[in-house]
Amino acid sequence: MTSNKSVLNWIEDMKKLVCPDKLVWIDGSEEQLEALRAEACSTGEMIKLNQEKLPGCYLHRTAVNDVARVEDRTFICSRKEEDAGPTNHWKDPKEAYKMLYDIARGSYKGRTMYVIPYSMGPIGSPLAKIGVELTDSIYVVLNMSIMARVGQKVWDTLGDSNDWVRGLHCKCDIDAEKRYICHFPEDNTIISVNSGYGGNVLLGKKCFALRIASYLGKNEGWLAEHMLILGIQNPKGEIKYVAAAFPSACGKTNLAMLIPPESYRKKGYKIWTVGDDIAWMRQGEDGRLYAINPENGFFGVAPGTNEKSNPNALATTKSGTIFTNVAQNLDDNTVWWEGLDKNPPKNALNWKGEPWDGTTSDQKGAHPNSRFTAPAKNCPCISPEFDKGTGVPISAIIFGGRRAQTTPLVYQSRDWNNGVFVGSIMASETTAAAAGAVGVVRRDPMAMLPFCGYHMGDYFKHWIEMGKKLGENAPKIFNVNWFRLDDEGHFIWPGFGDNLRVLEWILERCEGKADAVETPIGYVPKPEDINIEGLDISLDTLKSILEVNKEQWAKEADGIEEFYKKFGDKLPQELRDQLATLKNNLK
Ligand code: GTP
Ligand code: SPV
Ligand code: MN
Repeated sequence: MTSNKSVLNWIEDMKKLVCPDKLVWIDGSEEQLEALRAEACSTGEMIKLNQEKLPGCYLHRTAVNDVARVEDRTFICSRKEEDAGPTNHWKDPKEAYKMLYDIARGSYKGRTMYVIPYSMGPIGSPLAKIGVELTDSIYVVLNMSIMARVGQKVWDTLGDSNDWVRGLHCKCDIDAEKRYICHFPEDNTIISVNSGYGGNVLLGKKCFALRIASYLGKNEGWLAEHMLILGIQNPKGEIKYVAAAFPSACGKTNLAMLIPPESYRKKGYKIWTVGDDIAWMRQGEDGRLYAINPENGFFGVAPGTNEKSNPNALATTKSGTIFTNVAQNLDDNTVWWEGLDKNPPKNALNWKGEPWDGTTSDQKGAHPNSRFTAPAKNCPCISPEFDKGTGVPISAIIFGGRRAQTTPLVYQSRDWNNGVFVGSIMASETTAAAAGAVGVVRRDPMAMLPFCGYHMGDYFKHWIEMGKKLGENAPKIFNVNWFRLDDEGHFIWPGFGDNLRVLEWILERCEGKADAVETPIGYVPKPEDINIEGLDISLDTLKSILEVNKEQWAKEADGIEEFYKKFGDKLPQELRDQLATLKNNLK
C-alpha cells in the first residue's frame, strides 16, 4: 500500500485510539468495492435497487436526526481564536483534541477501520491535493469512491511526502449531542464524530476542499470556493468558462448542467459541466485565472430534479449512484422524490423507511435534503476538460442567492474590488441543506459562510490581493438572482435552462459587447438586452425583476453596515470604501 512514515505513524496512533477489530486498505478496485456493497446490503446499511432500471444503484437512509450539515457543531480549531474569525465557531485545539479523542476512544470496537487514500483533483495534477480518511462506515467508503479519486495511485503519487490532509471519521452512536465536525487548519487535520450524513462525513468535500483548502489557498496564493464551473460553447464553437457561487441548495448543480433553450440549441449553443459545487482556482502562466473541480462526482439535491428541470442530472443518476434519504418505490424497487414527477408511488417507504402511499401531503416521501451521489463520468455534458489537471480559464465569476426581493435578476460589478464587495454582501434565504430554520435571509459572503476555514475579514483581503495579482486578466464579477417572487409567491423568472439567456448577457459584457445601464449597485441590463425570444414573459415583467429599488437598497446598505461591524479592524479598507460609495450612490 504505502511505506510513507507520516501516514503509517498516524494510522498506528489512530488505531490505538479507536481500537478497530480489523483494518482494510481501500485500493480503489471494483472487486473490493463490490464486496463492500454486498456486505453493506447484508447488514441493511444499503439497499440494492432494481438493477435493470438502475444498474449499480443503491439506497441508504441516515438516522432521522442526521440529515444535513450541522453548522452550529462545526468548528475551526485554530490556535488563536481570532484566526477563526467572527463567522466561525471556534474551539481551542488542545481542548478539542481531548474532547474528540474521548468521544472517539474505543469507538471502532467490533468495527472495521477503512483507510481511504484520495486525491482532490485529477491524480498528479499540479492543482490537486491528497487526503487520507479513516472511517468505520462502508457508506462513507462507497461515497468517497464516487466523489474523489481513490486508491493505490494516490499512495504512489504521495510517495514519502508529509503534505496530505488527515481525516478521522467515527460514526460512534450518531448521538446528535456529541456530534462535532472539527477542523485543525494548522495541522491539516479533520475529525468528525457521531454523524453519517454527507457533508459531515465525506471529509474530502466541504471539510477539506473548502475549509482546509481555503486556509491553504490564503497561504499559498490561490482560491478554494463554493462554486460550480461551466463551459458555454457558442455557435462559432468557442467555449468560455464561468464559475458561480450560490449558497447550498440555491442552484449550482442545476446551472452547471443546464440544457439551453430550444432556440439556443438550434443556433448551436452547448453547455459543458466542469463542476457543480467546488472550484480550486489559481493564476496560470498566461496570467489568467484557471479552475479545476477537485471532485469526481456529484452529491446533488434530489428533490426538484426531473426530466424538465435538470435532465442531465437525472441521466447522471441512472447508474452507479447512491441515493440517500429518498423514497423507495416497493412495486419496482426504484426511487422517488418530490418534484421527480406527478406520480408518487402508492406502495412505498418514505425516507425514514416507514410505509408511505404518496398521498399524505403533510408527510414527504423524500427528505428535502435527500441527495444522490453520482459519478461525474455519467454526466452527458461532462466537459472534455474535466479530467485534465490544467484547469479551465475563467472569464466571469458569478455570485448569487435566493432573494424574493431587492436583488435584481443580474448585475455587473464596476471592477474587481466592487465585485469582491458584491460577493461579500451576498445574502440568501436558508435551505434544508443545513440543520435549522429554512427561508430566513442571512448574509452568506461568497456562499462561504459555513465553509471558510479562517477569519472572513482575512478572506476578503485575500480576494482583494488576488485581484491585484490578476490585474487586467481578472475575471469580471457579476451577481444573479433567479428567485424573485411575485405577489402570489411564484417565481417570476423561469430559471433553469433559461438562465443561459442571462449567461449570454454576462459573456457579452465580458467581451464589451452588450449594453447596460449604471445603477447605484452596478451595471444592470436594459430589458431589451436580455433575449426573451420564445419565453412567456413580457418586457415589463423583465423590467420589474431588473429594477434596483433605492428604498430597499438603503435598507440593504444598513444591513451590510451592521454585518460588516462583526469584522472590526479586519474589514479591508477597500470594502469600507465600497460601502460608502454604495450609500453615496443611493442618496
Ligand atoms: P448544494 O449541493 O447544496 O450546494 O446545492 P446546489 O447549489 O447545487 O443547488 P441545486 O442546483 O441542487 O438546486 C437546489 C434547488 O433549487 C432545487 O430544488 C432546484 O429545483 C432549485 N433551483 C435550481 N435552479 C433554479 C432556478 O433557476 N430557478 C428556480 N426557481 N429554482 C431553481
Ligand atoms: C451543501 O450543503 O452545500 C452541499 C451538500 O453541497 S454537503 O456536502 O452536505 O455540504
Ligand atoms: Mn454545496
